[in-house]
Amino acid sequence: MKKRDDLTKDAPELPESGQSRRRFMGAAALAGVAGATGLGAAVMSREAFAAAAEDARNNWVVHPGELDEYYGFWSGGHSGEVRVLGVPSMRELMRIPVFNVDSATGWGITNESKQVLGDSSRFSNGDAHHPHISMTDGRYDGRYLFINDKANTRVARIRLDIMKCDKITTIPNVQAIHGLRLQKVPKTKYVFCNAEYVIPHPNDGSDTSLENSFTMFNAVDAETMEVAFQVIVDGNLDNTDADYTGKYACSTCYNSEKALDLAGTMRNDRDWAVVFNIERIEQAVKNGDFKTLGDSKVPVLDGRAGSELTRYIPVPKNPHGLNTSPDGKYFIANGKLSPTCTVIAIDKLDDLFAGKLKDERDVVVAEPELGLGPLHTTYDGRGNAYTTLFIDSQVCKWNIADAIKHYNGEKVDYIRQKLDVHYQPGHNHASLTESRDADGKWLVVLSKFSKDRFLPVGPLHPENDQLIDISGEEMKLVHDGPTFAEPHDCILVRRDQIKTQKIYTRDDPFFASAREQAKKDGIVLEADNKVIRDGNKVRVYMTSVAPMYGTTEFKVKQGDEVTVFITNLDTIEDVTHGFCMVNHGVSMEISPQQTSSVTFVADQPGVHWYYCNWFCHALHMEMRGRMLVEKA
Ligand code: CUK
Ligand code: CUA
Ligand code: CA
Repeated sequence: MKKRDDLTKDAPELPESGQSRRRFMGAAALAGVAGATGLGAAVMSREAFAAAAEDARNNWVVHPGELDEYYGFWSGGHSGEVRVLGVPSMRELMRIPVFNVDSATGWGITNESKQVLGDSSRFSNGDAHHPHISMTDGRYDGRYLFINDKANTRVARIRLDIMKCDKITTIPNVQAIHGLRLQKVPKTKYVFCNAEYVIPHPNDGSDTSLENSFTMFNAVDAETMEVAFQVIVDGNLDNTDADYTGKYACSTCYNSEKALDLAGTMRNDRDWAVVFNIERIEQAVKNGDFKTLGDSKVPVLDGRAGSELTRYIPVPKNPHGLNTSPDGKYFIANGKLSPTCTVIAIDKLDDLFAGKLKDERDVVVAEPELGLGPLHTTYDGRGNAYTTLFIDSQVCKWNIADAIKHYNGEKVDYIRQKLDVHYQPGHNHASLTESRDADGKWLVVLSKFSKDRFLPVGPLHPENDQLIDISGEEMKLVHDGPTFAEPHDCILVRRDQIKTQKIYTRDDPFFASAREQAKKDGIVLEADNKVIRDGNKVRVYMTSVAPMYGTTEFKVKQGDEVTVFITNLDTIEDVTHGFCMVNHGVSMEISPQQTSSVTFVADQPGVHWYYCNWFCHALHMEMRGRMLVEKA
């Protein structure tokens, strides 16, 4: 945090342009106070000036009532959710349940969420790593956020206008979706995602040997969320990224050895960065040049060694992160077991695929040595890269152009700074770094261990997401942010790039099926409070206006399958109601103008209270009703 030696600097630093004018005024005022007290003027004013300078640098402070400049979307790791933070304050704004069950919103409980979860609603766990925002022409367009689930091999899409998940797709024929990035140009047509583990095909127990095992690179159509194609690869796949021409995607492979044991995965000095030629893959799909596997109809193409669809670039060693520079020039693979990063020139890939290069390594233009355990790299848009060093517990800032010069034999130092972080960083992410707009203001480093940085909370520790100011020459650590299991990655987007709705529109597709059912039942959701019986299925339609449900009592028979539809007629921003049926495992959110529904079996005779569990009104406690269940 604040370094003591900053306070001993002779002259105060003036705030840079763009920093808060008010903070600068604060600095001047502070200096004035020091002078007025007349206490040891020279020393005091120097200290006061230094403190003021420190204060001026604290442009990460967001005061009460002020808003952040960036949205940050954090993966929730094995909590299975996505979190929304304000940056630079690092205040948590919202949680978006995705692969988990959430009792506040009813995710995994309501019919609307179960419909999104589909068959996978039988799982209540997930392992989300890589949140990425849809793009148009290489810029965040704020429409969707996509995220992987390694635990149950899924990809989810979140609508950013309402910040709810609206589609989840289970990827067939593979296990464990890990690396995920989006096509940037001309727009996000595909969500590229890597399946990590090799499995036999068919995987029906008839053959568990490695000979018939492989894994695949997958592309999901961003609009339909159907799998567009799968490409069989050699080895395995870890992380991925796409370029700024729309032609290429590139993935790391740490297990070129195809080993089952740990020692085996480290046998080769180089594994691969695998480049996928998207144009050729699309053409092959068009030509019908594919097969299918099992019951799935997804086109499966063979991209193993010798294929025209892929190229395998040898890179050291068990590489992990793969990051495209925002100028569109380079894929950078992070060496993990090698102290190096490998810089691949994207403009040489056409020649590589055309067979004009002697060696795959001819596309490598630099391989800077950075420190121990490089995992991920991010960019400031000014030609510098920032690489996390897991083993060294540092972030290394280095200059790409100078690294290339050094690779060509010039005597230049490409390392700009190494900054200690706390501790063992995985991903790092600079503001807008995955887009053409990379602005080099903030860097978030997601440290895996927090050790002594926070009050102890038992054997399980929070992680530590650290905020670093990278707007100047020097990186400055400004904030420690404890987070719960386990944000692998995050993405920072300018606040004007996200447009949210304040209340729902009545025709929102999120509850289209409730509208359809109401129509079939002759119900006007916005007006009616009625109970419809359909055999042993009972549909209870009710409205809500703070602090009242439209129905405060309804009768069903023991064993009935009851569906409660609630339409919140409130139109005032922030007046969300809830519905909780006591002792029935039923709980949900109904935000202004939203319709939510939940289905349960009324298996216990007697009186059962339901109540509003979102504080909505002074008489919120009084917002309640009774379900009367007649004994069968
Ligand atoms: S991975 Cu976790 S630190 Cu899943 Cu992107 Cu690298
Ligand atoms: Cu409605 Cu509380
Ligand atoms: Ca390896």
